[in-house]
Amino acid sequence: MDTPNNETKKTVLSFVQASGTPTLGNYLGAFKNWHDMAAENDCIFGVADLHAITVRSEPKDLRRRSVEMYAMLLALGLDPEKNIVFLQSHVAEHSQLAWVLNCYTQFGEASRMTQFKDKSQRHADNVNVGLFTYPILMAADILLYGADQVPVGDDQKQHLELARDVAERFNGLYGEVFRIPQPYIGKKGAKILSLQEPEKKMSKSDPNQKAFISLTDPTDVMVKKIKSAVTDSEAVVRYSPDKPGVSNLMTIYSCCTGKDFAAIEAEFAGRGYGDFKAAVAEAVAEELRPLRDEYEHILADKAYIEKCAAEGAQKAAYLARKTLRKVMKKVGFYQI
Ligand code: AQP
Repeated sequence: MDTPNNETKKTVLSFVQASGTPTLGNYLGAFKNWHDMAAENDCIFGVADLHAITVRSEPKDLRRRSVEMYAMLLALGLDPEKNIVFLQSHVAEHSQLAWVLNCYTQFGEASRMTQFKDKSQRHADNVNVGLFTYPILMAADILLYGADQVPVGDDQKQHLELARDVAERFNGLYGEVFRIPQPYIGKKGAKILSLQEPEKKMSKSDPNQKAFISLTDPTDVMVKKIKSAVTDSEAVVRYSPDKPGVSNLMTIYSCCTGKDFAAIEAEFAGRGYGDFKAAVAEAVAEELRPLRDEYEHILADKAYIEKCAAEGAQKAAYLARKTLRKVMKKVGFYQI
C-alpha cells in the first residue's frame, strides 16, 4: 500500500462538501482536528465538489462555493506544500473507483444509511440516485489514498463503517488491496447542534439561516444568532440531555475556551442566559476572527488558489492512479 511520504507517519484524509459556507459545526467537529493532525501526519484534504451535486445548485454557485471552500482549507493553515489539498472533481479516479465499489456494495447495506433517509426527506423533490450512492463515492475517496485515519464528525461515522466493510469485502476476494481506515472522532465538538432545533445537527444547507453560524458571518450576525439560540425556561446553565439547547451552547463555549462543563456551570451559577449567551458569542467571535481574516486574504488571491489547487490535484492523481490500476487489474479488466 502506498502512502504519500513515509511509512512511520499516518495518512490522514478528510473531505468537506462544497454545499455551502462551512459552519461552526464543520469547524469544531472536523476542521480544528484537521489542523492539529496536519502537523504530525501525511494529510490529504479535499473539497468534495462531486458530493455537492447530490443537491441541485446553480453552476455558478457550485463554482464559487468550491473555490471558497478551498480557500477556507488553506486558511485553516493546511500547508499545501506539505499536505495534499485539492478538489475532488480534478481527480477522475474518484468516480472510476466509485463505480467499481458500487458493484461490491449491497443495496441493503446502502439502504441503512441514516443520512440518506434524512436528506431524502429534506430534499423530497430531488431524491436522486447520487444521494443514495454518496457513501460509496466517499468510500472511494478514502480507499484511493490508503488513509489510516479519517477525522469526521459523528454524522459520518456510519459512512466510514460502510467504507471499511466494502474494503474488507474487496480484500477478502482479491488480497490486501485497500488499507482499512479508522475513524477519528474528536473528544469534543463531534456533534454541534442547530441553534434553532437543538435535536438536529448544525448543517450548512439548513434553510433557516439562524440555525447555523457560518465561518464567514460578520461578528454582529454571529452574536445575534447566538443570542436568539433556542434554550429553555429553566434559566440555569447546566449540561444535561434534557437541556439540548443550553448543552449545545456549553459544548461550543467549551471547545472555544478549553473550559470543562463543571467550570462553565460554576462560572454562570446564579446568572441568566443573557450573560451566558454573550460570553459564548464573544468566545466564538474570538476563535473565528483569525481564520476569517486569513480566509479573506487568501480568497482575494485567485492566482495562488489556482496554483495550489493544480499542484494538489497532480499529487492526488499520482496516488489515486496507482490504487485504481491495482483495483482494475484485480477485478480482471483487460490491461494494455
Ligand atoms: N454539526 C456538526 N458537528 C460536528 N461535525 C460536523 N460536521 C458536519 N456537521 C457537523 C463534520 O464536518 C465535516 C465535513 O462535513 P461535510 O460538509 O462534508 O458534510 P456534512 O456532514 O453533510 O455537513 P453539513 O454541514 O451537514 O453539510 P450539508 O448541509 O451539505 O449536508 C465532516 O467530517 C462532518 O462530520
